[in-house]
This record gives sequence, C-alpha cells and structure tokens, in this order.
Amino acid sequence: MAAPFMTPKNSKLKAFIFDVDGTLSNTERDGHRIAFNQAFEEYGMDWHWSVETYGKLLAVTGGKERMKFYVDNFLNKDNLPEDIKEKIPELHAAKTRHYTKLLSTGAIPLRPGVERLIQEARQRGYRLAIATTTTPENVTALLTHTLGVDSINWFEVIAAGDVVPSKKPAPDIYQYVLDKMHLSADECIAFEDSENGIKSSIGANLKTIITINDYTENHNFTDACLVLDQMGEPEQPFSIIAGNTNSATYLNCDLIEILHQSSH
Ligand code: XBP
Ligand code: MG
Repeated sequence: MAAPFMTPKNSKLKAFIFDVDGTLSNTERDGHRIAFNQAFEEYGMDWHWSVETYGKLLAVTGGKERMKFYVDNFLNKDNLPEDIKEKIPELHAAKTRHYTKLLSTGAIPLRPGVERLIQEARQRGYRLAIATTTTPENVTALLTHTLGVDSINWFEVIAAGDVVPSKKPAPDIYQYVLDKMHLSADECIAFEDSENGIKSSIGANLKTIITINDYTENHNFTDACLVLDQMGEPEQPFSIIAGNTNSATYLNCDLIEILHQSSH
C-alpha cells in the first residue's frame, strides 16, 4: 500500500539533486568516450580508448583529470612529448566540441523514467538542481537536445565541472548546490550512478538513490537508500538491486518521499 500523497509543503523533502553522466543518460561509453577518441584523432594522436580501457579510466572523474591519469598510468613516458600535459586543456576543449556535436544529433537519449520523474517533481513543486563533474556546455547540450531548450530553467542550480576545485568523489559539488539553494542536506535527495558519485553525495550527507549502469554495476553502493537498475516506467518496471520499494515498480515522488523519511 503506497503512503499518502505528501506535497513539499508538509514534507521535509524540498529538492532533488541529479548527477548527469550515467544517471540522467548513459553518456559515457557512447558519448564521452567517442568524443575523446575523436579529439585524439583530430590532433593526429595514436591514443584510442576502448570500452574496456575507458571503464578503467572512469576511476577518475573529470575529462582533463582523466587524460592526465591516462598519461601517468597507461603510457610509457619515454615515448611522449615533454609538454603533453600542457596540451590537455586544448585537447579537452576539442573533446567538448565533439561531444556537444554528438549530443546535438539526438544520439544519446535520457534513461528510462528520467523525463517522467523530472516532470512529476516539477508538478509537485520540488526544487531541482544538478551536481556533475562534466563541463557546463555538456549539461546544456544534453538537456536542450533531450528535454528542450526551456529545460535549462527548470534547474535552479546547475553545478558543473571546474566550479569547485575538487571534483567527485569530494563532496564539494553537492555542498556547492546546497549552499546556493540555501538548503540543508536533510531537505534534499541525490540521484547517482557511480561509487565516486555516491561518495560525493554521502560526503555531503545526502540520502542517495542509485541507478546503476554497465560501468558501475559492481561498485559499492552500501550507503545508498535504494539501488535500482533504472528509474523505470509504469510499463517498464525497475529491478531492485538493494533496498525496499514499498511495492512500487517505478521510481516516483511518493516512493522518493518514503525513502527520504526512512532512516538507513
Ligand atoms: C562524469 C565525469 C565526467 C565525464 C566527462 O562523472 O566523470 O568527467 O566523464 O566530462 P559524474 P568532461 O557522472 O560523477 O559527474 O570531459 O566534461 O569532464
Ligand atoms: Mg555519474
């Protein structure tokens, strides 16, 4: 039996804070990875990140940081130009160009249930925000080409990329959102897909719901209040990986309220 409907007025829960990559959309394997490879090719480099290699590189968040990690851990320094790390910002700008172009083709859709949940949350008066490691232009491009250009304004804060000095797993980006919204952690809930993501959200004391993907299915989500394979739709139920959904079959605001109220 579902719990009674609660509006944000009589609920402590005020805001939903969404991660982007892997949570709103499966952008990593067929989006960011492709764009990195296109940038390497454009610059005449012989780097190529396979699906498997990219999975290892995802240990580090942030595209510039990921390229530095690749140089330090995957390549033989003797064969590299000395100034290779100085080239990274330029290479990354090219990658962003390729990535936003790819998104503009509509090739990367939102994950099941994402649009429905965002619309339901708006109708019920929850405040929305984004806390992501990716570059701001990438968020704008994803939202514009999936939910329409107006959707940028549905989010009160879009915290992205270098706006904080330490990226996920540091809690800084979530803390930044809370500060901007003048909300405390117990008035919000976070949506994540990865271990670095949940370390960041839990580090900011946020209850967190996880939707896994192929790259993150074996991550440690012990601290999540619910772990699902996807948000799901009425006609496309989620599979529960960990937690209790009160007999719900897709993630909606009623279930989120229940999860937010229950301690874990
Ligand atoms: C996303 C990231 C980002 C993207 C690439 O992590 O780690 O680095 O992979 O984006 P999260 P940029 O979902 O935890 O925010 O190249 O723009 O950095
Ligand atoms: Mg993510």
